[in-house]
Amino acid sequence: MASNQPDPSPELDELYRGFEKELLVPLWTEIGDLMPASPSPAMRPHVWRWQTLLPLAEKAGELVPVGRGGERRAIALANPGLGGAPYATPTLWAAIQYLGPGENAPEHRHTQNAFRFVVEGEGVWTVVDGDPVAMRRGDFLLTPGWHFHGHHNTSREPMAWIDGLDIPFVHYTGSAFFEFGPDQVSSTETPDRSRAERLWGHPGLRPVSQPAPAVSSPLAAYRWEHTDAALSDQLALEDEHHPGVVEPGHAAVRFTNPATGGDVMPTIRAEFHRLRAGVETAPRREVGSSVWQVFEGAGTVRVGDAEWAVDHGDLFAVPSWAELTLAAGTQLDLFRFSDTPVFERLHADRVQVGGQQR
Ligand code: GTQ
Ligand code: FE2
Repeated sequence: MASNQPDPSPELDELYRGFEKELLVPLWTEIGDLMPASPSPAMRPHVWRWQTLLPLAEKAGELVPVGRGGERRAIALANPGLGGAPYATPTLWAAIQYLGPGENAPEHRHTQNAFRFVVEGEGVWTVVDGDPVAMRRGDFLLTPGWHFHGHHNTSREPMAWIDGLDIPFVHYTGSAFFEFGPDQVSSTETPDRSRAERLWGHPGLRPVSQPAPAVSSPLAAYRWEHTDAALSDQLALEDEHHPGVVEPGHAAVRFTNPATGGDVMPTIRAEFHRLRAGVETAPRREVGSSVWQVFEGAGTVRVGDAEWAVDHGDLFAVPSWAELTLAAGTQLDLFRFSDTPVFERLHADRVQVGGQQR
């Protein structure tokens, strides 16, 4: 309890009952929670294991149909600090989605921004505004807000992947709109490359016909071969004593809008990190929450007071201002997404690396 509190008395009790009855709350009893010296979010550091997630998604594939109404066979990660809400962090939704051979997820659109990241497998195309986008291992696929989208699996294998959306942020801010599209996906074609990639996916080359793109990236797919090559090149440059890595043995790239260099979507930042075997990152904390998925390799992760051994497919959530350290056992590849663009836009961003303000 803060200092300068009133002396207890029957009159004071009466005053507090009056506040309660009129839905009023005095600042002086709440100040510590409302205005902490540094962020103390309700969400907790937490890890979800791919080894346990995937069999549950497969079982859902047997028991739960996919179609209009439920819309998606997606199972959300619910952070234990958020009272049972299906939110990985206060602003971010993360889910495993599963589509069996021959299955279709119907088209819809919503104001929530979405992406897919593929940790393993292939065979599903996500159709974004009629443009079929192949989903394969290591790919990062975009569905920015208010674009119609559905998914189809024309292969003979089931496929699971992760979805990331700003569902909690949109929910809290009362900005959710949703519309059904066709019950069947508008294209069941299976091209190797989407039209969006053919238009926007050539390094440093912007189509002259196109207007300056709106808030979100027009590139629907970021292919693993490019991400992998960019990370390998950073580490090779380090071997040759040239700049490129973010810290010794730690390569990283950010997925960006090819026309602006900014984040892929207004509320979500996405990155890929590669650590050499044996490397430990400097402890880092920043305003905003994030979710990571181990793509390949094994290592140890420390978030605040929590420490986990992690490997292929494991997902973990990092609260705002919690200190994060990654230690690679083998070479360690990680996908990461966060809500940082929101805080940067509001000038509320802060980062500390190794205890030093950046
Ligand atoms: O695939 O369209 O995990 O609309 C949550 C909401 C996936 C999707 C989710 C969605 C989708
Ligand atoms: Fe959706």
